[in-house]
Amino acid sequence: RSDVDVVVVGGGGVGSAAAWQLARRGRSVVLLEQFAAGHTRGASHGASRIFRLSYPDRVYIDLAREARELWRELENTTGTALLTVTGGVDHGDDPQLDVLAAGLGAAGVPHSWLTPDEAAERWPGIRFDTRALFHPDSGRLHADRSVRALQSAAASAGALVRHETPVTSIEVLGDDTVLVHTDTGSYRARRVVAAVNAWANALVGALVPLPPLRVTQEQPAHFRARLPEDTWPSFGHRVGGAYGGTYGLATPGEGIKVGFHGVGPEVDPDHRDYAPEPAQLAALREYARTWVPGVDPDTFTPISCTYTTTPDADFVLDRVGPVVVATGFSGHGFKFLPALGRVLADLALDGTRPDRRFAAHPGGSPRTATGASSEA
Ligand code: PYC
Repeated sequence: RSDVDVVVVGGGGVGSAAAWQLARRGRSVVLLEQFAAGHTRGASHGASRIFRLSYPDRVYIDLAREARELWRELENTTGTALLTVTGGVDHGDDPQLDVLAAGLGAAGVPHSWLTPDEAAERWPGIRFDTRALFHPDSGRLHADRSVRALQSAAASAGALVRHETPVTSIEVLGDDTVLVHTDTGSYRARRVVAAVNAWANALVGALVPLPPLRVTQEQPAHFRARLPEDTWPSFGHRVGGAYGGTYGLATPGEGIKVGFHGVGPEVDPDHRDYAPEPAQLAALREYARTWVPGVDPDTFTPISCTYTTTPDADFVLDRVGPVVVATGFSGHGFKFLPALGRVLADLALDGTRPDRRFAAHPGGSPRTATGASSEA
């Protein structure tokens, strides 16, 4: 049995960021990931994620700003390009866009409104039938590279990173003592950070009072671009109808990723088929045909990933005794990773709580839907 300060369970983006932030503060850290490096079974794989400060709410804007600083630091320390600023644009007939603009204005985040003609002239690959909200600081992160960079920075700071090491159980012995069991041995630690997203209920559901978590299999696709990939912004479109919000961004070398946000079927993360659901795929192609003239809607590669969604789309970042939990990223967590690592390190080391909204059960009662999903 080994003794360490902190065991981080889950080597996706969030756990890797937590391991980096803990190890750089001089703590002995082991990061345990159940699958092999570079696996595609969770929510951190692929080559692109949207980066944006564009949230209506100051808490998320500040977290994204902090993350941007830390992404740049990580790029410098690992010598890897991770964040590309492309600009971002939101459109659609939705009063929430005014709420978003007001939030950006209050936080001093650059943004401007464009008429449909101005937007179409600037981004001919997208069809606009409403005004559009432009936010120039948005862009994309390279997801696979980001996870590798976080793990490499964690290892350089002294963390032990172990793949293919599933955690079988967590045993709480006291406020400062926890045993983390694997098939090949156990760790005794002062804290465990369970950054296991879709597996949170299975691993720590009996130790932490989690809100309802919906694990869904999402199925965006890469469509062949008819316009150069480096001319595309990241975009969000409130289109209404059965599939609600859509998003898109270029994934260099792979095409333009287009997807519906958080409408996939519920799945068991250990028993997924990874196959696109035919009605949704047909709707996505129809969406691309109608709204994204800069792609070929008939030439595409489907993608499969999971969302783990809370009732209010706010994250769960909380601690009960020696158990810190991170889950419920609701399809919009990736951009924040290094800042989430900082929050989790604070929780683990001195119990500093992030904003109330991230409590597993704010006010002691289970979380219920509040409409905050417009932040996704
Ligand atoms: O956070 O912007 C985002 C996003 C778009 C699709 C999934 N997440």
